[in-house]
Amino acid sequence: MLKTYIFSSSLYSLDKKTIALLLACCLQFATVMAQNEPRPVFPVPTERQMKWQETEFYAFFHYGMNTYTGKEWGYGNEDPSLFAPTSTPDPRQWLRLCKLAGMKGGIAVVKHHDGFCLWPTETTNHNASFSSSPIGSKVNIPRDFAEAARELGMKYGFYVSPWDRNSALYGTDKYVTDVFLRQCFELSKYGTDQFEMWFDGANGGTGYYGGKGGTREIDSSCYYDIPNLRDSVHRVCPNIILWGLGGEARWCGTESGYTNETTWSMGSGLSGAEKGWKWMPSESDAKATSAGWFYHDGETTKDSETLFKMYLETVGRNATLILNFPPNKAGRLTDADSVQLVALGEKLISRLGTDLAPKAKVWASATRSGSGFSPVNLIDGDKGTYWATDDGVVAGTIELTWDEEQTIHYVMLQEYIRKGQRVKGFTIETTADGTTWTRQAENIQTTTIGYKRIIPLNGSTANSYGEGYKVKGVRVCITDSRACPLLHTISVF
Ligand code: FUL
Repeated sequence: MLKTYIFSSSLYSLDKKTIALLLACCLQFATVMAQNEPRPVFPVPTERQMKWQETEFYAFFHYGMNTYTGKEWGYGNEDPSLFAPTSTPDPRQWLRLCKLAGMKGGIAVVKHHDGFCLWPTETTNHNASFSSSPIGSKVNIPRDFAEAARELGMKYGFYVSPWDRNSALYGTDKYVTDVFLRQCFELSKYGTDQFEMWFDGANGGTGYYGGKGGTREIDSSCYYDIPNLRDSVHRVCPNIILWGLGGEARWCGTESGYTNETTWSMGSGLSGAEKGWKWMPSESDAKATSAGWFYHDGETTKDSETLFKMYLETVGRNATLILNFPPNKAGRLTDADSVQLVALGEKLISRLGTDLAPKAKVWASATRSGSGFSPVNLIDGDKGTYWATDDGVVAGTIELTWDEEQTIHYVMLQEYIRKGQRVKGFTIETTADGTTWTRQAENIQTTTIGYKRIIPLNGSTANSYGEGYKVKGVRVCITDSRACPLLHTISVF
Protein backbone atom coordinates (compact mmCIF):
# COMPACT_ATOMS: atom_id res chain seq x y z
CA MET A 1 0.00 0.00 0.00
CA LEU A 2 2.70 2.39 1.11
CA LYS A 3 4.83 1.39 -1.89
CA THR A 4 1.92 2.05 -4.30
CA TYR A 5 1.37 5.47 -2.78
CA ILE A 6 5.01 6.45 -3.04
CA PHE A 7 5.17 5.22 -6.65
CA SER A 8 1.98 6.95 -7.78
CA SER A 9 2.71 10.19 -5.96
CA SER A 10 6.19 10.32 -7.48
CA LEU A 11 4.72 9.47 -10.90
CA TYR A 12 2.50 12.59 -10.67
CA SER A 13 5.55 14.69 -10.05
CA LEU A 14 7.27 13.48 -13.27
CA ASP A 15 7.22 15.67 -16.37
CA LYS A 16 5.83 14.45 -19.70
CA LYS A 17 9.28 13.81 -21.17
CA THR A 18 10.24 11.46 -18.34
CA ILE A 19 6.94 9.59 -18.54
CA ALA A 20 7.45 9.15 -22.29
CA LEU A 21 10.92 7.79 -21.62
CA LEU A 22 9.56 5.36 -19.02
CA LEU A 23 6.90 4.16 -21.44
CA ALA A 24 9.52 3.65 -24.16
CA CYS A 25 11.60 1.57 -21.73
CA CYS A 26 8.53 -0.54 -20.85
CA LEU A 27 7.84 -1.05 -24.54
CA GLN A 28 11.42 -2.13 -25.18
CA PHE A 29 11.23 -4.54 -22.22
CA ALA A 30 7.98 -5.96 -23.58
CA THR A 31 9.56 -6.41 -27.02
CA VAL A 32 12.53 -8.27 -25.54
CA MET A 33 10.15 -10.49 -23.57
CA ALA A 34 8.13 -11.13 -26.72
CA GLN A 35 11.30 -12.23 -28.47
CA ASN A 36 11.66 -14.77 -25.69
CA GLU A 37 15.37 -14.23 -25.12
CA PRO A 38 16.81 -17.08 -22.99
CA ARG A 39 18.00 -16.23 -19.50
CA PRO A 40 21.74 -16.60 -18.81
CA VAL A 41 23.07 -19.62 -16.99
CA PHE A 42 25.69 -18.38 -14.57
CA PRO A 43 28.59 -17.81 -14.46
CA VAL A 44 29.06 -15.84 -17.67
CA PRO A 45 32.17 -14.14 -19.09
CA THR A 46 32.89 -10.44 -18.74
CA GLU A 47 33.17 -8.40 -21.92
CA ARG A 48 36.97 -8.36 -21.63
CA GLN A 49 37.03 -12.14 -21.15
CA MET A 50 34.99 -12.46 -24.36
CA LYS A 51 37.48 -10.33 -26.29
CA TRP A 52 40.37 -12.34 -24.83
CA GLN A 53 38.72 -15.65 -25.76
CA GLU A 54 38.34 -14.46 -29.34
CA THR A 55 42.13 -14.03 -29.56
CA GLU A 56 42.29 -17.88 -29.58
CA PHE A 57 45.88 -18.41 -30.75
CA TYR A 58 48.82 -16.17 -29.92
CA ALA A 59 52.56 -16.28 -29.44
CA PHE A 60 54.82 -16.25 -26.42
CA PHE A 61 58.33 -14.85 -26.69
CA HIS A 62 60.80 -15.75 -23.94
CA TYR A 63 63.74 -13.44 -24.47
CA GLY A 64 66.03 -11.76 -21.93
CA MET A 65 69.08 -12.34 -19.77
CA ASN A 66 68.65 -16.13 -19.98
CA THR A 67 69.08 -15.95 -23.75
CA TYR A 68 72.72 -15.02 -23.11
CA THR A 69 73.48 -17.10 -20.01
CA GLY A 70 71.85 -20.28 -21.32
CA LYS A 71 69.70 -20.59 -18.18
CA GLU A 72 65.96 -21.07 -17.80
CA TRP A 73 65.71 -19.45 -14.37
CA GLY A 74 68.39 -16.83 -13.68
CA TYR A 75 69.39 -16.46 -10.04
CA GLY A 76 69.12 -12.68 -10.12
CA ASN A 77 72.85 -11.93 -9.70
CA GLU A 78 73.66 -11.70 -13.42
CA ASP A 79 75.70 -8.68 -14.44
CA PRO A 80 73.58 -6.49 -16.79
CA SER A 81 76.51 -6.49 -19.24
CA LEU A 82 75.89 -10.15 -19.96
CA PHE A 83 72.83 -8.95 -21.83
CA ALA A 84 74.60 -8.43 -25.16
CA PRO A 85 72.43 -8.92 -28.27
CA THR A 86 74.49 -9.45 -31.42
CA SER A 87 72.04 -7.25 -33.31
CA THR A 88 69.08 -5.08 -32.39
CA PRO A 89 66.20 -7.38 -31.30
CA ASP A 90 63.42 -7.28 -33.87
CA PRO A 91 59.93 -7.82 -32.40
CA ARG A 92 58.47 -6.93 -35.78
CA GLN A 93 60.06 -10.07 -37.23
CA TRP A 94 58.73 -12.20 -34.33
CA LEU A 95 55.18 -11.00 -34.77
CA ARG A 96 55.18 -10.96 -38.56
CA LEU A 97 56.10 -14.66 -38.68
CA CYS A 98 53.52 -15.54 -36.03
CA LYS A 99 50.86 -13.68 -37.97
CA LEU A 100 51.67 -15.87 -40.98
CA ALA A 101 50.99 -18.87 -38.73
CA GLY A 102 47.49 -17.61 -38.04
CA MET A 103 48.16 -16.11 -34.62
CA LYS A 104 46.25 -13.02 -33.61
CA GLY A 105 48.72 -11.60 -31.09
CA GLY A 106 51.66 -12.18 -28.82
CA ILE A 107 52.99 -11.79 -25.31
CA ALA A 108 56.59 -10.75 -24.74
CA VAL A 109 58.46 -11.63 -21.56
CA VAL A 110 59.80 -8.28 -20.38
CA LYS A 111 60.90 -9.44 -16.91
CA HIS A 112 61.53 -13.06 -15.94
CA HIS A 113 62.19 -14.46 -12.47
CA ASP A 114 65.78 -13.07 -12.52
CA GLY A 115 64.23 -9.59 -12.25
CA PHE A 116 66.10 -8.28 -15.31
CA CYS A 117 63.86 -5.73 -17.06
CA LEU A 118 63.90 -5.20 -20.81
CA TRP A 119 62.89 -1.55 -20.59
CA PRO A 120 64.47 1.46 -18.85
CA THR A 121 62.50 1.14 -15.62
CA GLU A 122 62.89 3.49 -12.68
CA THR A 123 62.19 0.66 -10.25
CA THR A 124 65.56 -1.11 -10.48
CA ASN A 125 69.02 -0.82 -12.01
CA HIS A 126 68.76 -4.44 -13.00
CA ASN A 127 67.64 -3.51 -16.51
CA ALA A 128 68.87 -3.42 -20.09
CA SER A 129 69.95 0.23 -20.05
CA PHE A 130 72.70 -0.73 -17.57
CA SER A 131 74.20 -3.17 -20.05
CA SER A 132 77.67 -2.10 -21.24
CA SER A 133 76.85 -3.59 -24.63
CA PRO A 134 76.12 -0.70 -27.04
CA ILE A 135 73.18 -2.58 -28.58
CA GLY A 136 71.91 -4.03 -25.31
CA SER A 137 71.75 -0.70 -23.49
CA LYS A 138 69.32 0.71 -26.08
CA VAL A 139 66.91 -2.20 -25.92
CA ASN A 140 63.31 -1.41 -25.03
CA ILE A 141 61.22 -4.48 -25.81
CA PRO A 142 57.81 -3.30 -24.57
CA ARG A 143 58.04 -0.13 -26.67
CA ASP A 144 59.15 -1.91 -29.86
CA PHE A 145 56.84 -4.89 -29.34
CA ALA A 146 53.74 -2.73 -28.85
CA GLU A 147 54.61 -0.60 -31.87
CA ALA A 148 55.15 -3.65 -34.07
CA ALA A 149 51.89 -5.25 -32.93
CA ARG A 150 49.91 -2.12 -33.72
CA GLU A 151 51.53 -1.84 -37.11
CA LEU A 152 50.65 -5.48 -37.91
CA GLY A 153 47.13 -5.27 -36.51
CA MET A 154 47.88 -7.81 -33.77
CA LYS A 155 47.09 -7.88 -30.07
CA TYR A 156 49.94 -7.62 -27.58
CA GLY A 157 50.67 -8.04 -23.90
CA PHE A 158 53.53 -8.55 -21.46
CA TYR A 159 54.82 -11.20 -19.08
CA VAL A 160 56.08 -9.51 -15.93
CA SER A 161 57.31 -11.99 -13.36
CA PRO A 162 55.90 -11.22 -9.92
CA TRP A 163 58.72 -13.29 -8.40
CA ASP A 164 61.95 -11.27 -8.50
CA ARG A 165 65.14 -13.06 -7.50
CA ASN A 166 67.20 -9.87 -7.84
CA SER A 167 65.29 -7.48 -5.62
CA ALA A 168 66.52 -6.91 -2.06
CA LEU A 169 62.92 -5.97 -1.23
CA TYR A 170 61.33 -9.22 -2.40
CA GLY A 171 59.23 -10.68 0.39
CA THR A 172 58.38 -7.26 1.92
CA ASP A 173 55.31 -5.11 1.19
CA LYS A 174 57.62 -2.44 -0.20
CA TYR A 175 58.52 -4.76 -3.10
CA VAL A 176 54.86 -5.00 -4.08
CA THR A 177 54.09 -1.28 -3.88
CA ASP A 178 57.40 0.20 -5.04
CA VAL A 179 58.65 -2.38 -7.51
CA PHE A 180 56.06 -4.82 -8.85
CA LEU A 181 52.96 -2.62 -9.05
CA ARG A 182 55.01 0.31 -10.37
CA GLN A 183 56.48 -1.91 -13.08
CA CYS A 184 53.00 -2.87 -14.20
CA PHE A 185 52.05 0.79 -14.43
CA GLU A 186 55.26 1.76 -16.21
CA LEU A 187 54.36 -0.80 -18.86
CA SER A 188 50.97 0.79 -19.47
CA LYS A 189 52.77 3.81 -20.90
CA TYR A 190 53.68 1.65 -23.92
CA GLY A 191 49.99 1.20 -24.67
CA THR A 192 46.73 0.85 -22.81
CA ASP A 193 45.34 -1.48 -25.48
CA GLN A 194 47.15 -4.54 -24.08
CA PHE A 195 45.07 -7.71 -24.12
CA GLU A 196 46.74 -9.86 -21.46
CA MET A 197 49.26 -9.48 -18.66
CA TRP A 198 50.94 -12.75 -17.74
CA PHE A 199 51.54 -13.26 -14.03
CA ASP A 200 53.37 -16.50 -13.47
CA GLY A 201 52.87 -18.26 -10.16
CA ALA A 202 56.47 -19.57 -9.78
CA ASN A 203 58.10 -18.79 -6.49
CA GLY A 204 61.01 -21.13 -6.02
CA GLY A 205 62.15 -19.40 -2.86
CA THR A 206 65.90 -18.96 -3.26
CA GLY A 207 67.58 -16.05 -5.01
CA TYR A 208 70.22 -13.33 -4.95
CA TYR A 209 67.86 -10.81 -3.31
CA GLY A 210 70.20 -7.84 -3.45
CA GLY A 211 73.12 -9.94 -2.22
CA LYS A 212 71.36 -11.17 0.91
CA GLY A 213 70.62 -14.55 -0.68
CA GLY A 214 68.57 -17.16 1.13
CA THR A 215 64.92 -18.10 0.67
CA ARG A 216 61.78 -15.98 0.68
CA GLU A 217 58.43 -17.61 1.32
CA ILE A 218 55.36 -15.62 0.31
CA ASP A 219 51.67 -16.45 0.19
CA SER A 220 50.85 -15.57 -3.41
CA SER A 221 47.10 -15.52 -2.65
CA CYS A 222 47.54 -12.23 -0.78
CA TYR A 223 51.14 -11.00 -1.12
CA TYR A 224 50.79 -9.21 -4.48
CA ASP A 225 47.57 -7.36 -3.59
CA ILE A 226 45.99 -8.73 -6.76
CA PRO A 227 42.44 -7.35 -6.28
CA ASN A 228 43.86 -3.86 -6.02
CA LEU A 229 46.22 -4.45 -8.92
CA ARG A 230 43.38 -5.80 -11.06
CA ASP A 231 41.09 -2.84 -10.42
CA SER A 232 43.84 -0.30 -11.01
CA VAL A 233 45.10 -1.96 -14.19
CA HIS A 234 41.56 -2.22 -15.58
CA ARG A 235 41.08 1.48 -15.08
CA VAL A 236 44.08 2.15 -17.31
CA CYS A 237 43.85 -0.83 -19.70
CA PRO A 238 40.13 -1.69 -19.90
CA ASN A 239 40.44 -4.76 -22.13
CA ILE A 240 43.33 -6.46 -20.42
CA ILE A 241 43.04 -9.92 -18.84
CA LEU A 242 45.26 -10.60 -15.86
CA TRP A 243 46.32 -14.19 -16.37
CA GLY A 244 47.36 -16.64 -13.66
CA LEU A 245 47.91 -14.82 -10.38
CA GLY A 246 45.65 -12.06 -11.78
CA GLY A 247 42.67 -14.40 -11.59
CA GLU A 248 40.84 -13.75 -14.86
CA ALA A 249 41.98 -16.74 -16.94
CA ARG A 250 43.46 -20.02 -15.79
CA TRP A 251 46.37 -22.29 -16.56
CA CYS A 252 45.07 -25.41 -18.30
CA GLY A 253 47.38 -27.54 -16.18
CA THR A 254 49.96 -28.70 -18.74
CA GLU A 255 52.69 -26.99 -20.72
CA SER A 256 52.45 -29.36 -23.66
CA GLY A 257 49.77 -27.75 -25.82
CA TYR A 258 47.14 -30.17 -24.57
CA THR A 259 43.98 -29.92 -22.56
CA ASN A 260 41.22 -32.41 -21.85
CA GLU A 261 38.47 -33.09 -24.34
CA THR A 262 36.07 -31.93 -21.66
CA THR A 263 37.00 -28.36 -20.79
CA TRP A 264 34.62 -26.14 -18.85
CA SER A 265 35.42 -22.43 -18.64
CA MET A 266 34.58 -22.59 -14.94
CA GLY A 267 36.67 -24.27 -12.26
CA SER A 268 40.35 -25.09 -12.56
CA GLY A 269 42.87 -27.36 -14.27
CA LEU A 270 42.56 -29.56 -17.32
CA SER A 271 38.79 -30.08 -17.29
CA GLY A 272 37.46 -27.18 -15.25
CA ALA A 273 34.16 -27.86 -13.51
CA GLU A 274 30.58 -27.84 -14.73
CA LYS A 275 29.48 -26.42 -11.39
CA GLY A 276 32.34 -23.91 -10.99
CA TRP A 277 31.07 -20.58 -9.63
CA LYS A 278 33.49 -18.28 -11.45
CA TRP A 279 34.16 -17.80 -15.18
CA MET A 280 37.83 -18.76 -15.46
CA PRO A 281 38.62 -19.72 -19.06
CA SER A 282 41.54 -21.96 -19.90
CA GLU A 283 44.85 -21.00 -21.52
CA SER A 284 47.43 -23.53 -22.60
CA ASP A 285 51.07 -22.38 -22.69
CA ALA A 286 53.36 -24.53 -24.79
CA LYS A 287 56.82 -24.60 -26.31
CA ALA A 288 57.33 -24.81 -30.06
CA THR A 289 60.94 -25.84 -29.47
CA SER A 290 62.33 -29.06 -28.05
CA ALA A 291 63.27 -28.20 -24.44
CA GLY A 292 63.43 -24.71 -22.90
CA TRP A 293 61.30 -21.60 -22.89
CA PHE A 294 64.39 -19.53 -23.71
CA TYR A 295 66.67 -19.98 -26.71
CA HIS A 296 69.45 -22.56 -26.30
CA ASP A 297 71.94 -23.57 -28.98
CA GLY A 298 71.15 -26.94 -30.49
CA GLU A 299 67.43 -27.01 -29.75
CA THR A 300 65.09 -27.93 -32.55
CA THR A 301 61.67 -26.61 -33.58
CA LYS A 302 58.64 -28.92 -33.59
CA ASP A 303 57.28 -29.63 -37.04
CA SER A 304 54.10 -27.97 -38.24
CA GLU A 305 52.11 -31.25 -38.05
CA THR A 306 52.89 -31.48 -34.31
CA LEU A 307 52.01 -27.81 -33.86
CA PHE A 308 48.72 -28.36 -35.71
CA LYS A 309 47.90 -31.23 -33.36
CA MET A 310 48.60 -28.93 -30.39
CA TYR A 311 46.21 -26.39 -31.92
CA LEU A 312 43.44 -29.01 -32.20
CA GLU A 313 44.07 -30.15 -28.62
CA THR A 314 43.80 -26.63 -27.17
CA VAL A 315 41.92 -24.16 -29.37
CA GLY A 316 39.79 -27.09 -30.53
CA ARG A 317 38.97 -27.93 -26.90
CA ASN A 318 37.76 -24.62 -25.55
CA ALA A 319 41.15 -23.23 -24.48
CA THR A 320 43.43 -20.59 -25.95
CA LEU A 321 46.92 -21.54 -27.13
CA ILE A 322 49.96 -19.39 -26.33
CA LEU A 323 52.79 -20.93 -28.30
CA ASN A 324 56.38 -20.02 -27.40
CA PHE A 325 59.03 -19.16 -30.00
CA PRO A 326 62.26 -18.02 -28.31
CA PRO A 327 64.21 -15.25 -30.08
CA ASN A 328 67.91 -16.12 -30.40
CA LYS A 329 71.02 -14.15 -29.39
CA ALA A 330 70.50 -11.81 -32.33
CA GLY A 331 66.99 -11.11 -31.03
CA ARG A 332 65.32 -12.88 -33.95
CA LEU A 333 63.35 -16.08 -34.52
CA THR A 334 65.47 -18.70 -36.28
CA ASP A 335 65.07 -19.89 -39.86
CA ALA A 336 63.83 -23.23 -38.53
CA ASP A 337 61.08 -21.42 -36.59
CA SER A 338 60.18 -19.46 -39.68
CA VAL A 339 59.79 -22.60 -41.84
CA GLN A 340 57.45 -24.27 -39.33
CA LEU A 341 55.45 -21.11 -38.69
CA VAL A 342 54.77 -20.61 -42.39
CA ALA A 343 53.87 -24.31 -42.81
CA LEU A 344 51.51 -24.16 -39.82
CA GLY A 345 49.75 -21.13 -41.30
CA GLU A 346 49.30 -23.00 -44.57
CA LYS A 347 47.84 -26.03 -42.78
CA LEU A 348 45.38 -23.88 -40.86
CA ILE A 349 44.21 -22.27 -44.07
CA SER A 350 44.02 -25.44 -46.16
CA ARG A 351 42.39 -27.56 -43.43
CA LEU A 352 40.26 -25.10 -41.48
CA GLY A 353 40.01 -22.18 -43.86
CA THR A 354 37.04 -23.00 -46.10
CA ASP A 355 33.76 -23.50 -44.30
CA LEU A 356 31.27 -25.62 -46.26
CA ALA A 357 28.38 -24.99 -43.86
CA PRO A 358 27.14 -21.68 -45.35
CA LYS A 359 26.19 -23.41 -48.61
CA ALA A 360 24.25 -26.20 -46.82
CA LYS A 361 20.53 -26.41 -46.06
CA VAL A 362 19.99 -26.35 -42.33
CA TRP A 363 17.22 -27.93 -40.26
CA ALA A 364 16.71 -28.34 -36.52
CA SER A 365 14.46 -30.78 -34.64
CA ALA A 366 13.46 -28.03 -32.22
CA THR A 367 13.66 -24.26 -32.32
CA ARG A 368 12.82 -21.79 -29.60
CA SER A 369 9.52 -19.98 -29.93
CA GLY A 370 9.67 -16.25 -30.51
CA SER A 371 11.68 -14.63 -33.25
CA GLY A 372 15.39 -14.77 -33.93
CA PHE A 373 16.48 -18.29 -32.91
CA SER A 374 16.37 -20.04 -36.28
CA PRO A 375 19.00 -22.69 -37.11
CA VAL A 376 19.96 -20.49 -40.07
CA ASN A 377 21.82 -18.41 -37.47
CA LEU A 378 24.29 -21.28 -37.20
CA ILE A 379 25.64 -20.70 -40.69
CA ASP A 380 25.17 -16.95 -41.15
CA GLY A 381 28.74 -16.03 -40.12
CA ASP A 382 27.38 -13.80 -37.35
CA LYS A 383 28.60 -14.64 -33.85
CA GLY A 384 25.90 -12.42 -32.38
CA THR A 385 22.98 -14.57 -33.58
CA TYR A 386 22.30 -18.08 -32.30
CA TRP A 387 20.03 -21.10 -32.49
CA ALA A 388 18.17 -22.02 -29.31
CA THR A 389 15.52 -24.40 -28.06
CA ASP A 390 12.68 -23.65 -25.66
CA ASP A 391 13.32 -23.57 -21.92
CA GLY A 392 13.35 -27.10 -20.58
CA VAL A 393 14.34 -28.62 -23.94
CA VAL A 394 17.92 -29.73 -23.38
CA ALA A 395 18.40 -31.90 -26.47
CA GLY A 396 18.03 -31.31 -30.19
CA THR A 397 19.34 -32.32 -33.59
CA ILE A 398 20.67 -30.03 -36.26
CA GLU A 399 21.13 -31.25 -39.81
CA LEU A 400 23.21 -29.68 -42.54
CA THR A 401 22.61 -31.15 -46.01
CA TRP A 402 24.10 -30.45 -49.43
CA ASP A 403 22.72 -31.33 -52.86
CA GLU A 404 26.24 -32.16 -54.04
CA GLU A 405 28.58 -34.56 -52.27
CA GLN A 406 31.21 -32.83 -50.09
CA THR A 407 34.55 -34.15 -48.80
CA ILE A 408 34.86 -33.17 -45.17
CA HIS A 409 37.39 -33.65 -42.34
CA TYR A 410 36.34 -31.53 -39.33
CA VAL A 411 33.24 -30.17 -37.62
CA MET A 412 33.57 -27.02 -35.52
CA LEU A 413 30.97 -25.96 -32.93
CA GLN A 414 30.63 -22.74 -30.94
CA GLU A 415 28.28 -22.03 -28.06
CA TYR A 416 26.88 -18.55 -27.43
CA ILE A 417 28.83 -18.34 -24.17
CA ARG A 418 27.72 -14.81 -23.31
CA LYS A 419 24.79 -16.63 -21.71
CA GLY A 420 26.91 -19.34 -20.13
CA GLN A 421 28.51 -22.62 -21.16
CA ARG A 422 25.66 -25.10 -21.31
CA VAL A 423 26.13 -28.14 -23.54
CA LYS A 424 26.99 -31.35 -21.64
CA GLY A 425 26.89 -33.91 -24.42
CA PHE A 426 26.70 -34.18 -28.21
CA THR A 427 27.40 -36.58 -31.06
CA ILE A 428 28.24 -36.12 -34.72
CA GLU A 429 26.85 -38.20 -37.57
CA THR A 430 27.30 -38.07 -41.33
CA THR A 431 25.37 -39.47 -44.24
CA ALA A 432 26.76 -40.45 -47.63
CA ASP A 433 23.41 -41.09 -49.31
CA GLY A 434 21.14 -38.67 -47.44
CA THR A 435 19.33 -41.56 -45.70
CA THR A 436 21.64 -43.66 -43.55
CA TRP A 437 23.44 -41.84 -40.76
CA THR A 438 26.73 -43.03 -39.22
CA ARG A 439 28.22 -41.83 -35.96
CA GLN A 440 31.74 -40.34 -36.41
CA ALA A 441 34.68 -39.82 -34.03
CA GLU A 442 33.11 -42.15 -31.48
CA ASN A 443 36.38 -42.46 -29.58
CA ILE A 444 36.39 -38.73 -28.82
CA GLN A 445 34.71 -37.52 -25.63
CA THR A 446 32.04 -35.22 -27.01
CA THR A 447 30.76 -33.60 -23.85
CA THR A 448 30.79 -29.85 -23.51
CA ILE A 449 31.52 -27.32 -26.27
CA GLY A 450 32.14 -23.84 -24.87
CA TYR A 451 33.69 -21.07 -26.95
CA LYS A 452 35.02 -23.49 -29.60
CA ARG A 453 35.24 -27.24 -30.17
CA ILE A 454 36.81 -28.82 -33.25
CA ILE A 455 36.16 -32.50 -33.91
CA PRO A 456 38.40 -34.34 -36.37
CA LEU A 457 35.92 -36.75 -37.93
CA ASN A 458 38.44 -39.62 -38.07
CA GLY A 459 38.79 -39.36 -34.29
CA SER A 460 42.52 -38.59 -34.36
CA THR A 461 44.20 -35.30 -33.52
CA ALA A 462 47.60 -36.77 -34.42
CA ASN A 463 46.65 -37.65 -37.95
CA SER A 464 43.49 -35.67 -38.31
CA TYR A 465 43.40 -34.77 -41.97
CA GLY A 466 43.48 -38.14 -43.70
CA GLU A 467 41.37 -38.73 -46.78
CA GLY A 468 38.22 -37.20 -45.42
CA TYR A 469 34.61 -38.36 -45.69
CA LYS A 470 32.42 -38.01 -48.75
CA VAL A 471 29.05 -36.90 -47.42
CA LYS A 472 25.75 -35.29 -48.29
CA GLY A 473 24.92 -34.36 -44.73
CA VAL A 474 26.19 -33.75 -41.20
CA ARG A 475 24.13 -34.09 -38.07
CA VAL A 476 24.97 -32.58 -34.69
CA CYS A 477 22.86 -34.11 -31.92
CA ILE A 478 22.91 -32.22 -28.65
CA THR A 479 22.14 -34.91 -26.08
CA ASP A 480 22.28 -32.96 -22.83
CA SER A 481 22.67 -29.39 -21.64
CA ARG A 482 22.60 -27.42 -18.36
CA ALA A 483 19.69 -25.43 -19.84
CA CYS A 484 18.35 -24.93 -23.35
CA PRO A 485 21.40 -25.10 -25.66
CA LEU A 486 22.51 -21.94 -27.50
CA LEU A 487 24.88 -22.40 -30.44
CA HIS A 488 26.00 -19.53 -32.65
CA THR A 489 28.06 -21.40 -35.25
CA ILE A 490 28.48 -24.79 -36.87
CA SER A 491 31.28 -25.01 -39.41
CA VAL A 492 32.26 -27.94 -41.58
CA PHE A 493 35.69 -28.21 -43.17
C1 FUL B 1 56.72 -21.01 -15.83
C2 FUL B 1 58.04 -20.25 -15.60
O1 FUL B 1 58.64 -20.63 -14.40
C3 FUL B 1 58.86 -20.61 -16.81
O2 FUL B 1 60.18 -20.14 -16.71
C4 FUL B 1 58.16 -20.01 -18.02
O3 FUL B 1 58.19 -18.63 -17.98
C5 FUL B 1 56.73 -20.54 -18.11
C6 FUL B 1 55.92 -19.96 -19.20
O4 FUL B 1 56.05 -20.36 -16.89
O5 FUL B 1 55.97 -21.21 -14.77
